[in-house]
Amino acid sequence: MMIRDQETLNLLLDTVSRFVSERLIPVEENVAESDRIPDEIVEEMRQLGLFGLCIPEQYDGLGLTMEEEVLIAFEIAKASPAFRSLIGTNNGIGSQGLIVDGTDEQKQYYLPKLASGELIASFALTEPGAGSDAASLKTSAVRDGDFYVLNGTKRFITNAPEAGVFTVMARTNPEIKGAGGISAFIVEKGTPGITLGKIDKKMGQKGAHTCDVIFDDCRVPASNIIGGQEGMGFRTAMKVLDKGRLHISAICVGAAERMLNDALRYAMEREQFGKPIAEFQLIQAMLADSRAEIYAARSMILDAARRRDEKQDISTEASCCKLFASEMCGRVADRAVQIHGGAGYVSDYAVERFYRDVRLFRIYEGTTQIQQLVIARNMIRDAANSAR
Ligand code: COS
Repeated sequence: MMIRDQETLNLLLDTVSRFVSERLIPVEENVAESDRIPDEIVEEMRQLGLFGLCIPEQYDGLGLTMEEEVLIAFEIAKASPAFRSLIGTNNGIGSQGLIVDGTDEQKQYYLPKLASGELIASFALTEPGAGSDAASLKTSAVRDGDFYVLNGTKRFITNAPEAGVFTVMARTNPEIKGAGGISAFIVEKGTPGITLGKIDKKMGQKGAHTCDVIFDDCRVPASNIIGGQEGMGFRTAMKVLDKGRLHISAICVGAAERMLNDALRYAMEREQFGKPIAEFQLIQAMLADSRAEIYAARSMILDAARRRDEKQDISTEASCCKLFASEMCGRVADRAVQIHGGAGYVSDYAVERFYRDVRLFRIYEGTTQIQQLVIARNMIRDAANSAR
């Protein structure tokens, strides 16, 4: 059940790999400079089905398993992370709430539009006062007849400037301070009462956009509560993030592969002391450590993905992958710049841009420290349960 049809998968992997090297990598620099992905590239991404990789086939997506999805992610992430970011929310945090907990009507209405890329989806959890402590969020949703009235501000929302639809976590029960008072809503762009803030000026990932989303007496139909039931929203968000963290881990592997390839090529061309620097053992150590760590991350991600396909609870494994793969990617970025020497600090080489781009991986969809906390908590809970 895991890889459903090896031949079809190989064909898809091959197509994506060619798309990355022939279409995406050549325009990367231009995307970073203009802070914009060209329309024709977005259209090609639509044609390839990249917006609906893991949306079920019955809703017009490709219906990939998690294992298949991470294999595709390893490839896509060899190009600038901005491209992945545009398709990332429709495949991940923007659509998963609907996929795991949505009602049939909600799925039928929204998922085909997300799969085709006609609609871009955004996930609105983080707030000015609620980042790592997501359950403390303050955005309120007050029932008024057949509607909920939303008030509050969401921050750093990926793809918000492009989004046609938002998954918004808001507090429907102010009496319950933590997770139990939170519900998830589908809110369409253009609903009166939504405004977008200025686009954030980020350290990297130019071409991918984030901004504030502000709700001011925004009236949302009561039928748009995900799953049709109050109080489930935080759990939905956590399930969404379990999968999201695995996907980001795979992206870390792809980006690290790219940086290591660039560093290897450079080391074999660049001569010092009369020979290519790749022949020096101190350079070789950096190359070898990077290769080994990428292999380790890749192996654990494939294992976790298969477990998720077998319907196991992978909360711990997803956090282990996110923790290890994002930190690994940071180390590889650092070594790749070091191998390039002065050339790694100027923008003539892609590695300078990637060094800034990949810094985000250790922060979003749960910081390294939150992953540590989730892993240790689950260990303690499991040990206490098995002692009983
Ligand atoms: N799957 C399903 N349910 C989950 C879950 C998961 N992986 N993790 C937690 N839950 C459920 C819990 O079972 C609990 O439900 P009950 O009340 O029914 O028992 C509820 O969610 C609350 O969980 P918990 O008590 O662990 O919540 P905390 O407030 O202690 O917070 C952390 C947990 C810190 C792990 C959470 O806030 C978090 O992940 N923070 C980081 C947020 C983040 O990643 N932000 C990125 C922005 S989105 S790009």
